[in-house]
Amino acid sequence: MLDDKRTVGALLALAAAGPALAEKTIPTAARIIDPAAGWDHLWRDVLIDITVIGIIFALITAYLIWKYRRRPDNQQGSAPRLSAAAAIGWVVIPSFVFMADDFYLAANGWQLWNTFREVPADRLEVQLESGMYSWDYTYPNGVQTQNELKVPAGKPVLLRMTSRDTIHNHYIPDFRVKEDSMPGRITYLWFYPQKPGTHVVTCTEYCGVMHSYMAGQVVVLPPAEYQAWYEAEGAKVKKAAAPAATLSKTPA
Ligand SMILES: [Cu+2]
Repeated sequence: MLDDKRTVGALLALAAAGPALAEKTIPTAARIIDPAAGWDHLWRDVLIDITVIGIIFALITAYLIWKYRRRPDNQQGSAPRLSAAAAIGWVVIPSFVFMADDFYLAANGWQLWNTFREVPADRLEVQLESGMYSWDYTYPNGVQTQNELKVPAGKPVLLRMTSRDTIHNHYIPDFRVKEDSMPGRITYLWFYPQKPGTHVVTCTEYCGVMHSYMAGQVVVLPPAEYQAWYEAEGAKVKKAAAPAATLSKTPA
């Protein structure tokens, strides 16, 4: 029992330290690299490499099948045995080619992962609370939206996410980002919208019977249009909060 409590305590401490440890910041002056472009580049690399290696291996296999084919119908196998050096070579060289490419791609993947984890300091930061079955966004000025995330073109966007019920996963395919949101923990993702347009958001963690309806969109607006919307909505929030503020100042 005591051990259980200790484990839970350690896990909570780890969860609290986790996001802080993982997150690094890209300084404002640095050029921002779009991780989505890096993702596409790496995916293309993977496809090219496995295609080229696959074709080479298939050609060698086809040649050997042809070379050592049975000629007369009743021929018994009599091919010369490979020398030890040749046998080792046939194992080591293809393995080396394959593994060298694997490690090269893995190293690039690791680097790309860091790009996805390092958040630009100059960004729009939006809080996201997910729940069965909606995405609820809160902007720095208190504006709230549901299932629609409006953002300005040309500015990185950071989502800080949590969940009020179960595990969901906020996936924006066009920006190549997906990340779990879960109760009792804050996770994050960032993306770099560069031109105006609309992009699908969908939940990619099975969260209940209506999971497949848990969709939304990211609407990227020209910066001036975004600013006008943001300020107009912010004014509404202020107005709605104003009477309460006046009341609380009235002496009893
Ligand atoms: Cu969900």
